[in-house]
Amino acid sequence: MKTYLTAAALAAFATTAGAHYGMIIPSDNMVSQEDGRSVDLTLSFSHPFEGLGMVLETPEAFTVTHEGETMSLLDTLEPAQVMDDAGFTTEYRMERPGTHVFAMTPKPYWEPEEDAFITHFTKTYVSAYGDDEGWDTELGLKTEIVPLSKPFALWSGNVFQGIVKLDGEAVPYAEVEVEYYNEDGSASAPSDLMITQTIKADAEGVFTYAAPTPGWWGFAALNTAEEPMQHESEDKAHELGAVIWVHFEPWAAQ
Ligand SMILES: [Cu+2]
Repeated sequence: MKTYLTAAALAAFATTAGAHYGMIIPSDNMVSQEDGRSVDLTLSFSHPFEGLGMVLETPEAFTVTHEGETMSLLDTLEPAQVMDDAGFTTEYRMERPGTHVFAMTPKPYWEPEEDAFITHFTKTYVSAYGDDEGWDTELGLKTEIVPLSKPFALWSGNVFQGIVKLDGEAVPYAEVEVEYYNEDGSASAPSDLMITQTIKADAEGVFTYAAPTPGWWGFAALNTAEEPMQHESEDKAHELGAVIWVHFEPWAAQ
């Protein structure tokens, strides 16, 4: 009996070994003429390494920003199953060259396991037609990772650097969780400690991470909101995540 309980407890724990991430994954993050003019985007709230879905309700906002102009794409979202749970997809036509920043503000998610609400301000950068203008765009979100490395056109093994901001100010020593999107499930971690890696920003709020393998990597800088939120008439902590999804390309040499 004891063995059974331990196994069950371990199984329950194993399902939450990784972190949850707001996710926006485009079908391509460097769109060329030959690729065609549109990109498919998949939105979810998931455990990307373990491939476990969570429910993403219709977000509060879903936008694209290009050359300083922000447009809502909320009406274009189609419900979809993502990692066996509720998410959304959409298709966006790239009319012009330059960097397009896609950003989602979800509704706060009540997470009983953490006794807290979670809101992940999530974004990803897509370059169109070989033009990287606008790659360092700051959207002015409540909390945001502003890229210091171009958030596309990276080789695997390159470092990615960003600055963590909350209310427009750099966050010294901000904690940043890093996780690989294990899309085909082929990656396995030798320890649960390696599903989500945790690093810290420096005194200026700048963090650095070198991706060991090509693919999508999620960076989530986590802070707690000053204002608590109410759950069943009780004050609960509200985790504010600044999430960015960055793709690393395989090194070209044979
Ligand atoms: Cu979760």
